[in-house]
Amino acid sequence: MQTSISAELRRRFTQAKRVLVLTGAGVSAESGVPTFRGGGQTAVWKGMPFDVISSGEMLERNLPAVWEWFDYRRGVLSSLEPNPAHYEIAGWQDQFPEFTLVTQNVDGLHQKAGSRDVIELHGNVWRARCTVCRLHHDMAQSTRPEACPSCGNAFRPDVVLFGEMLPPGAFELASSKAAECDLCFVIGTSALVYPAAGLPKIAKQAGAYICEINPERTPLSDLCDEVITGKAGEVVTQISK
Ligand code: BV8
Repeated sequence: MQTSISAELRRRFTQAKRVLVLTGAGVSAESGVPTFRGGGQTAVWKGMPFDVISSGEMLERNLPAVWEWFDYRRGVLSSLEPNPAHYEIAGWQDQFPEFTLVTQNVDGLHQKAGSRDVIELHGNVWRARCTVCRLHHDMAQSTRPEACPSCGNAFRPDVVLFGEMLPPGAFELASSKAAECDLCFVIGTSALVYPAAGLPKIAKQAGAYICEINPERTPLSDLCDEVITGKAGEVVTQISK
């Protein structure tokens, strides 16, 4: 079990030209954001596993229930702040000729820490969009309007639910950056949800050095050149030191 950062990683970090970071719920855990799968448990809402309430099928059947779930999620997030891992990663964006941050998180904490051009593979809970004309509405500023001011149809959370396609172009852009990167960090993800979990494989096939940071091993660990067992907030801040 490696908890320290290798000389190899330090060398590659100082010489990297194109860096890609993929994050999951674990990078927000030290901010107090509940993860989906921790300690063998799966998050449950009103008796429903999260991948049931967070499914396209549930949205078709019961949009108000889905709204209630994401209203609760925004409620939890409203008092939470980015942690040192978010701020460190935000600092990396100006350290490399090319830097790409891809997240599965819908909490907006990377952006709150100063990260720009974040590729949000699964959307963002602070946005709503019209179910028909896809007009976006910013939830951070105001509550959600009952109906779309443009076409009168219902709004939905602007997140990608299970069984739904990712935002147009998001995965294509992320996978093209993964195919070009020379250093790839995989931080705080259980790597069970696809197509997101496929990105490190694309980077590996392109010859990148893959470093995983997670207190637990994941299905990706064997693919990685370096697995650092630890919390993002404690490890990520040590890499550039
Ligand atoms: C799609 C938004 C086309 C909503 C989310 C291929 C194979 C098998 C299945 C599929 C496949 N392709 C598609 C599927 C179906 C499905 C899927 O992957 N199912 C899984 C469950 C098997 N994928 C989809 O439906 C995707 N759409 O593919 O469309 C299509 C459609 C149908 C069929 C074919 C093709 C859409 C997926 C997106 C769903 N929306 N989020 C919401 O937030 O509610 S997914 C959501 O769950 C998150 O965004 C994230 O992606 C995932 C949770 O994973 P993590 O973020 O990794 O969090 P988790 O809690 O699991 O793990 C936390 C980790 O952190 C742990 O490892 C822990 O050890 C670590 N940790 C804890 N503390 C720390 C830490 N690490 C560092 N520091 C710490 N302090």
